[in-house]
Amino acid sequence: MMASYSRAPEKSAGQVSDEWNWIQVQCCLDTGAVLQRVDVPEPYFAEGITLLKGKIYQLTWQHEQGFIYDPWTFEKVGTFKYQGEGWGLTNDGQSLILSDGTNRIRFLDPDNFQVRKTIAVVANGSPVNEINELEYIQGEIYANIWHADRIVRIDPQTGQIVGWIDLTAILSRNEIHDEEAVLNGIAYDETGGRLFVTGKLWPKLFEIRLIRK
Ligand SMILES: [Ca+2]
Repeated sequence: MMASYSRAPEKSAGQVSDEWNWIQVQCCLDTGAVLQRVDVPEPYFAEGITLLKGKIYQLTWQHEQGFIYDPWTFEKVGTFKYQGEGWGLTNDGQSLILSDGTNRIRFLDPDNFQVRKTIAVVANGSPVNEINELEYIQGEIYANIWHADRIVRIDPQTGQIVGWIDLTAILSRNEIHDEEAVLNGIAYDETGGRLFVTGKLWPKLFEIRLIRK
C-alpha cells in the first residue's frame, strides 16, 4: 500500500509503503533509498495507509484497530476502531475511504470514525470483489483487485467502474519469486501529477503514464 506526499516544499514527493510490517518513506526516487521507517508490532498486520490533514492513518487487516502517526516523526499519536476487515485506505480530503476485501467501500469521518456512506463497486451491474489498495485521484478512486494486474477507476458517488488500467507484464516473470508478490501499491503525487505503482515484495517502484485505448 502506498500514499504520496511532500515532506517539505523544497523537496520532491516521497512514498509511504507498508509492505509487510512497516511504514517507510522513500525519497530520492532515482536511488529508492529508505529514509525513515517504523515497525508495526505483533500481532498487528500493517495494511492500508493514507495521509489526511497532517496525520497518517493505518489499518491492521483483521484487528479492527487503526493507528495514527505523525508523518514527520512517525510517532504514534492515536488509535481508532473500525468494523470488519481493513484492506486499503485513502481519502478525498474529507473522509477516510476504506476497502475490506469485498466490493464495499466505506467513507469514515476522521474525527469520530463513524461511517458517513458506503458504496458498492460494480461493473455492468455485477459486483467487483476483493477491492484492495486505494488511491483517490482527481475525483475518482483508483483501486487494485487482489491478485489481478489491473487497477480499476471507480466513481466515488455511485461505485460504478468507469475504466480499467492494464498493468499486465509491468514486472517480468523472473522478477517475481512469490505467489503473494501481487500489485498492491498506488500513489499519486498531486503536485507533480505523477502516478506510481508497486506491489508486495516487488523489487521495483514504477512511475506510469496512462494511455487511452
Ligand atoms: Ca494508496
